[in-house]
Amino acid sequence: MPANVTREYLLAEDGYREAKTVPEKIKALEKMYSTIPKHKGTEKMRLSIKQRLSKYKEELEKSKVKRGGGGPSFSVKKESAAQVALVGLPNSGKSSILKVLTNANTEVASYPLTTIIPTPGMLDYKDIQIQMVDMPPIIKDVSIGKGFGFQLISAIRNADALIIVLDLSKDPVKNMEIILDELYRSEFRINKRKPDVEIKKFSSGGIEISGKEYVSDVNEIKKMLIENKVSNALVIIKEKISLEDFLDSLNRNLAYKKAFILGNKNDLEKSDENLKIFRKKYPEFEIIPLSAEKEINIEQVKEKIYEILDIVRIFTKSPGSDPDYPPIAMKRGSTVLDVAREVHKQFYKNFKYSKIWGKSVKYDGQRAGGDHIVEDGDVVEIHIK
Ligand SMILES: Nc1nc2c(ncn2[C@@H]2O[C@H](COP(=O)(O)OP(=O)(O)OP(=O)(O)O)[C@@H](O)[C@H]2O)c(=O)[nH]1
Ligand SMILES: [Mg+2]
Repeated sequence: MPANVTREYLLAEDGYREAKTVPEKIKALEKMYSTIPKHKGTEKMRLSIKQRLSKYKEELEKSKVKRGGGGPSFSVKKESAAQVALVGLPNSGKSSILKVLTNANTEVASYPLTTIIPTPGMLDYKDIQIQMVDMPPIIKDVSIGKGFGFQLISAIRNADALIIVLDLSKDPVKNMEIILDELYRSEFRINKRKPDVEIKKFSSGGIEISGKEYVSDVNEIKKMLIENKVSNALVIIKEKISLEDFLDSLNRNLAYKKAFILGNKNDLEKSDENLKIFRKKYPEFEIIPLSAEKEINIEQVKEKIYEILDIVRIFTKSPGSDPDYPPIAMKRGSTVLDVAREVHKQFYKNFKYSKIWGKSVKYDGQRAGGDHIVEDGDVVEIHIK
């Protein structure tokens, strides 16, 4: 034990030893992690705390599966190309935002904890439909199951992207911290990319690591692999990463999600001032101010939702006729075969070739195979056998 840890840390460690249940252990380990001084001398201790945390979280996950239908199921079935979830603290205005952007009928009230089950609505924008889900609020410790926490978290995981709603009239910096903390503890990684590490497992031969120059301590990496029951593998590290990133790359439970912030209640006093403070504190997050109640800045919000979902609109057409309307929405990076599958399984099964007009081809009516990647606004004519 290095001599330079704080009393707070030691108390947290006592708490860990005394913890009986898995959620208590997780809470205590998180306390230890947040109170341990962050310097080179404590790096190994920090990693060991993280490893124990992953282990207990996995245990928690398993016990949840075993308990099965222990509560209401919260997940909302995806009914469009992409689903976006509204998350935030109680009373921040999530339901008001859903109401102003979609046709949904969700309850708005001046007291907290109004929304108790996720409520979907459809946003019509640029000729396509985007499903938005109004979530029950995030409260402290949802990550360890408080307030139907597990169901809430699994419903949020279902979404393709998140909109974090903050009340600009109420200390948005502190509230953002609470939300990010709960999301992180629930194994979300926000606006981050999965570390570029490839692991090829074998049945024998030990561990071989390529890309050793990208990490600070190869032995520590080997230890992490063994602890995660990987004893024979070729590990290819393709970019400079921290040891913590490496641990993340071993965790298949992590949910990487894009997110942006809506600063709601921008009609109230102090909101402009708080917005400035927020931007200074979180320059890495994009925040759009709005007022759901006074309907200010709504168009900009729609545009941002469209942008974050990485959608392309594809117009299908039959030979000899005009393009069909409305377009279909697909994920960016989709191929002609993905489009065919979306139109009808017969088009997919009997696909022969396609003709394309638009940005993804050099000239209009160009022939393209099934693996051709389509772009926003393309017109696609599918020919079948
Ligand atoms: N001044 C002002 N009040 C707002 C605005 N948006 C929502 N409100 C009010 O804030 C309160 C809470 O709104 P809701 O939309 O129910 O908030 P919520 O985040 O869904 O709340 P929970 O379901 O409890 O998590 C209501 O009294 C709304 O009228 C806004 O833009 N400006
Ligand atoms: Mg609500």
